[in-house]
Amino acid sequence: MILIKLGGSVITDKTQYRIFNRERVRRLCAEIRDSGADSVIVHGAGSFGHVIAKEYSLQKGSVDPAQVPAVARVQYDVRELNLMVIDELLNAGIPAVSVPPGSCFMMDNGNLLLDDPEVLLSASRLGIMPVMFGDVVFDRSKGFGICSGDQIMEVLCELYHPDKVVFVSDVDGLFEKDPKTNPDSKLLTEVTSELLNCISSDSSVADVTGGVRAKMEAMLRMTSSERDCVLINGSVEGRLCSLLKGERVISTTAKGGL
Ligand code: IP8
Repeated sequence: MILIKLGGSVITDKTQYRIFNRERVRRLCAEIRDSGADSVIVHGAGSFGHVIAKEYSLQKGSVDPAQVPAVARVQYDVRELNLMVIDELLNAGIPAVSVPPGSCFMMDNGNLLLDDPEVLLSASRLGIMPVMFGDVVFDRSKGFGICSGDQIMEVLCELYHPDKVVFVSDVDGLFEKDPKTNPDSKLLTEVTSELLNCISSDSSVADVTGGVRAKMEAMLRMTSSERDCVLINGSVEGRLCSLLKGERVISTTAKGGL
């Protein structure tokens, strides 16, 4: 089984509130179908989550009553995004259901608690893909917190023991420096925790869950001697399909744990 995260930067325009990239999601869903890979998808919140979450500092937990309507708005927006992704999966012939993280998870001080995996396992047993996403989730200590798609990926990794983990982004992989502002920056085909410590990680868009560095750290935690964790560019046509079929593509592979 392959666990795939469709990053918020690939399915939305992260610089503009609530802009869904339907054409790209449609193509990626078709690539997943055409690869024939048994997969489970998680997706990021993109501009449906990060813009308001940043404006109201939702990552701090409950610190101001003015955050309350923002919590409700973000939950609404990311559910709408999720239903649009599900719609494209269904159109591609992949039976998928929406599983909002708050329906299975609580958080405690920012840590995700999966008390009961029955919903997820029941769907998978029936051949139905449960699709979770970055969201605001209630937190026992902080009132609420940001549950990132990357945190969900780590929990699902423990649950499903996938053969491979794939993060689909809008860059070719991890670069020495941000390739959007440094076009000559070199792509790193392999990354270890030692290497990550030497890399700069500046990002200009609203992202309350840590950007590239947090993603690479999460990826490293998901690696094992049997499991690769790969970051690829989903804006290049055919790349995801090729990777899922086991072909070599331009990418960064995390290795060796954190
Ligand atoms: O896009 C963040 O999830 P991510 C969730 O996977 C919210 O980092 C609500 C900002």
